[in-house]
Amino acid sequence: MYPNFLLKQAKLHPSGRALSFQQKEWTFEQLKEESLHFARKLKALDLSNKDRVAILSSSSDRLVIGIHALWQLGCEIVLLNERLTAAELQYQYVDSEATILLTSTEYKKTLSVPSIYTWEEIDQKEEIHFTMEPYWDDSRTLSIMYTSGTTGSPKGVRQTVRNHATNALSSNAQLGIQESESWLCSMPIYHISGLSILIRSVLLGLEVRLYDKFQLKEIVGDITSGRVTRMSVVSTTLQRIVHYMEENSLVPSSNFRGMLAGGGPIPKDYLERSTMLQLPVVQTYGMTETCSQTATLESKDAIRKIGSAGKALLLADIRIEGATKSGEPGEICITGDHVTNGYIGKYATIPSQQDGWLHTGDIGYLDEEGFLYVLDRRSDLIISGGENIYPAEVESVLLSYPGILDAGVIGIPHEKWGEVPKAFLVVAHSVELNEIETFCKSTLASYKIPKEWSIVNELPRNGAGKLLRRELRT
Ligand code: S0N
Ligand code: AMP
Ligand code: MG
Ligand code: MG
Ligand code: MG
Repeated sequence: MYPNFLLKQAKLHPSGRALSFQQKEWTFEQLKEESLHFARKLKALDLSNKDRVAILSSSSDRLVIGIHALWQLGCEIVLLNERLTAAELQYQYVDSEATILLTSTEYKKTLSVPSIYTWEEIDQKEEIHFTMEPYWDDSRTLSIMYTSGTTGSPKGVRQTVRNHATNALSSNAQLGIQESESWLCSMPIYHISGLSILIRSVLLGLEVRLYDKFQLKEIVGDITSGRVTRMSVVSTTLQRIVHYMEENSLVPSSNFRGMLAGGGPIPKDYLERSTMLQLPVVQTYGMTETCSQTATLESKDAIRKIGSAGKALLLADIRIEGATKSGEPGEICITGDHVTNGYIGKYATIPSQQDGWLHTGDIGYLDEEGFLYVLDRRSDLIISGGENIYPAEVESVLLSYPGILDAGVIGIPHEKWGEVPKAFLVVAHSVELNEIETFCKSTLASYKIPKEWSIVNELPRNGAGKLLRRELRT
């Protein structure tokens, strides 16, 4: 068992700053009180322990309080990605078997799911008393996030109390976070990059300085004034910050302790430019299935081991499948109590680990000192501005379009997003590309829609008919 995260922190640091959003601030005591208040209103929906509640929301104080309220009620939250189309959201909502969907007025208009409520509608409910659980079971699922794999259809990943706690403690052991710190969160909370900041806050006592959008000027202001001490970034947002600081000859405050950069490879150029700016950046390798970080590079090794994602954290370990010596590449496998125990819905019976190890599908190697280098990503995964695109999913949508006989999708380098998808098509007759784009828009989130197209006579396939995407890259 673990102590109820929020209640514990409200006891440890009642007057410590827990959250700030726009002009408002909350201490841990206030966050606890507001969360309990909202939980009593949610109780009017007859929610019970272990009910799943889906949430589709941009980052706001309402969202943070809503999440804590649902955890106080014993519910499992299913976090939905705002960038998805109605069709993609519908799939995840149905697969998750959620009892209700909580959202904002704007989204309520566009979604047709049965039990959908806005934050404001919950505010109107009468409060119903409930008894708080002072302890949480280790294996209790707190959150569920969807991620895809080779199969193409998204899998709901369970993230338990133990997974989250282990990750936050491991992170702390490596980063040495102090309770007086403030972590800027402009990452979406529907990704583990964002949610893990809320978890670190209630476990380590630090403040979350929350943004609903990536507001470059304000964010850089927080870094240069010393208003925040930490921030999480993907390569696209790091690049925007570095560029802005260079253009305006800005330097970070000496209070600023570090950027946690992950979600995909970070170009060495950005790391070198950050060093020039005296902006401390630590690279990390993390994923939804591991509640964020598994390996992180310490600042002191940032230049010596440039390009590495660092060593496995205290409570985590990494091995390379099939490697007989250091430097040999193979599949990255992870063990530790931060690794998910499994999935929900359609994939509920598929094991997430083999003999205690998560097989990531990512390819990498460990050097002689145990530093991880990620060389290639699972299932030809394309990462655009920190959002994942599975080629198989885009290809299957393209193949359902009349006149497209074959389709192959790969990632191509892109200045703004790091990578964007490009499609190669074999067509029966001439097709209108803008009509294909319109067709894609109805089913695929806009970041998944190919940004370049090429009509070819045939696609490279092996004897068994498997598409050789790597050959499309040349
Ligand atoms: C990069 C972001 C901020 C861009 O969003 P921005 O600039 O606010 O755009 P919008 O105004 O919303 O939209 C404008 C147009 O741009 C398109 N668009 C938006 N984002 C993308 C994108 N990523 N790719 C391509 N196009 C994009 C919009 O569609 C719109 O165009 P139209 O009008 O045509 O529709 C934003 O994308 C962002 O926040 N990205 C980061 C997401 C993220 O958090 N990814 C990480 C996921 N991975 C993990 O969570 C695991 C790793 C991890 O835990 C971690 C990762 C990093 C750091 C730390 C950790 C950790 O371990 O703790
Ligand atoms: P997600 O599904 O959003 O959890 O994405 C996790 C995936 O992002 C990993 O399986 C990797 O393929 C990729 N990734 C995360 N961190 C890094 C990194 N430091 N370098 C390269 N790829 C990474
Ligand atoms: Mg994912
Ligand atoms: Mg504090
Ligand atoms: Mg935005």
